[in-house]
Amino acid sequence: MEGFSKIEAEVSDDVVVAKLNRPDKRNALDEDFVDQIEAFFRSVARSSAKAVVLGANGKDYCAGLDLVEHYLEDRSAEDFMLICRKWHKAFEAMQFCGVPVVAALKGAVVGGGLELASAAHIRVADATTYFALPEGQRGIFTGGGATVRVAKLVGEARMMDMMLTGRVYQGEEAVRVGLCQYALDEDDSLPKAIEIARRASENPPLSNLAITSGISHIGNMPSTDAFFAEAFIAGITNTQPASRERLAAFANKTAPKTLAT
Ligand code: 1HE
Repeated sequence: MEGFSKIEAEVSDDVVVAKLNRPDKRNALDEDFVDQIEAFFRSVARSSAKAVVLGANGKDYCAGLDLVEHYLEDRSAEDFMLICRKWHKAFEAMQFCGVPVVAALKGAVVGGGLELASAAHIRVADATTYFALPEGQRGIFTGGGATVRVAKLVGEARMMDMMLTGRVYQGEEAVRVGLCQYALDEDDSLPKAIEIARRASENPPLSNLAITSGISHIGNMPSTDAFFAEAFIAGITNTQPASRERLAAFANKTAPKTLAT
């Protein structure tokens, strides 16, 4: 996991702990950063990693599109369409890298930063985290997949309100509307995100692949096709050797009581 100047990563017990690393610019995403995100998640997919935590250096998770680069480049419509397609490819590489990706959020998760976070499978916010889509105020539009991923998380009406008014969500309210699954009282989401990633990494890899990729793909299908795809994925996943061992442990009453709270 080396060779990425804008992503700092280390591997610990099969879990990759990575951090967005452009803190002086609030981790704003310029073209090169987006290229690095794609290359990084392609390298994750080729590795033996069982889960990824994606945190950030600095006080903010990600301030979205590099507005200064965008302004200075004075891009044509065609140029920016191609930029958006790069964002789509990078975030798809993340969403479908095959292992659980847990976002350890902090500070601003805004615009394209929320588009990035919404490609993770689990989002953990700390007490400093806030979510917003300031596109309307900047005179622009989302281009990194928010119309699909953020709309799925919070619903179209809430997304329109966020974009039209700049409304900010934080804490338990952010959990309630679906922007994140955890909102911590403390100022550091990284330890909890690592704990969650470790726990998920103990599942059989095939189950994690089915969960992190299967649900999203199936969600795009008409229900008749979705039911077939679900049966097909379950046919393979639920008969894997790793599930046999776990089912045997349950039947023999030797399995840990994982559902106990
Ligand atoms: C940036 C960016 C950026 C910071 N592009 N350089 N995103 C936004 O509308 C959010 C824009 N950023 C902000 O509103 C603020 O920077 C924050 C609230 C995130 C943080 O404020 P603060 O006071 O801590 O920092 P700062 O002084 O505003 O910024 C520090 C530096 O980061 C400064 O650079 P410097 O060289 O003057 O030190 C800023 O210019 C730089 N910086 N954010 C470029 N976004 C595919 S379409 C996606 C559409 C979108 O993402 S729209 C949302 C864009």
